[in-house]
Amino acid sequence: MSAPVAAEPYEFDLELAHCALVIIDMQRDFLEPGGFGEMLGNDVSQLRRTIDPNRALLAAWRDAGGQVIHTREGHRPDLADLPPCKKVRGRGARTIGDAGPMGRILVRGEEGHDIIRELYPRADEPVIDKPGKGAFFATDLHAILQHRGVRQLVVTGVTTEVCVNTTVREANDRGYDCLVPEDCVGSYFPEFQQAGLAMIKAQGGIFGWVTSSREILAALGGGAK
Ligand code: C5J
Repeated sequence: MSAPVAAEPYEFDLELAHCALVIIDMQRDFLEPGGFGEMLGNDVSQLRRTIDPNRALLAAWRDAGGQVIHTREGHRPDLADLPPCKKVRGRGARTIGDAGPMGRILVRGEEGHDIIRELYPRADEPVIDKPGKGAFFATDLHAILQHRGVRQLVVTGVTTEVCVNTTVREANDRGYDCLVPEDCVGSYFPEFQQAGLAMIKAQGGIFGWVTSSREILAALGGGAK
């Protein structure tokens, strides 16, 4: 059974039984003051405003019995899965794998790589460790979704124009319908937030739909199944 969600460019028919909430990279190093993101000079408040809406959506989604998947961007401690170009890109004094404010930067198992406490995964919620920007590249996400009968994704997290957009595009090419609540995704750059969302819903929804968490909560409250 589907429940209508008011969205752009047009209504999204949410089928909860075939939809997964995919929360992208809500990691300490991107969101917390003192982390890698802030060390690079970014304004983390632009991302932190997504925490409360994500928390409310996650709680309602769990209560409704919906499937939840979390992702983390990061690399093996031996950096064998880190492309050399990603290591040197930006010409930073400290880059991926180096010592950062919360352990080695974007390395699995380090404090900064972990998901923020407010959105911490439950034991029954898969966590996808991804070496790239997209959540489908070099991961088992597609297989997990297929085994679970998922056809739709609600995609939230950070950052809107990088890992969220890349994942929505990858998902679109694999046949998933993606719905993105704008208050649950964030960018360090307000202009990229706007552009990232505009690109998803342009041309009749070329990559997917854009809505707000309020509209999804209303559909869940109305008994979406
Ligand atoms: C994500 C990034 N998660 N911006 N990473 O978007 O490098």
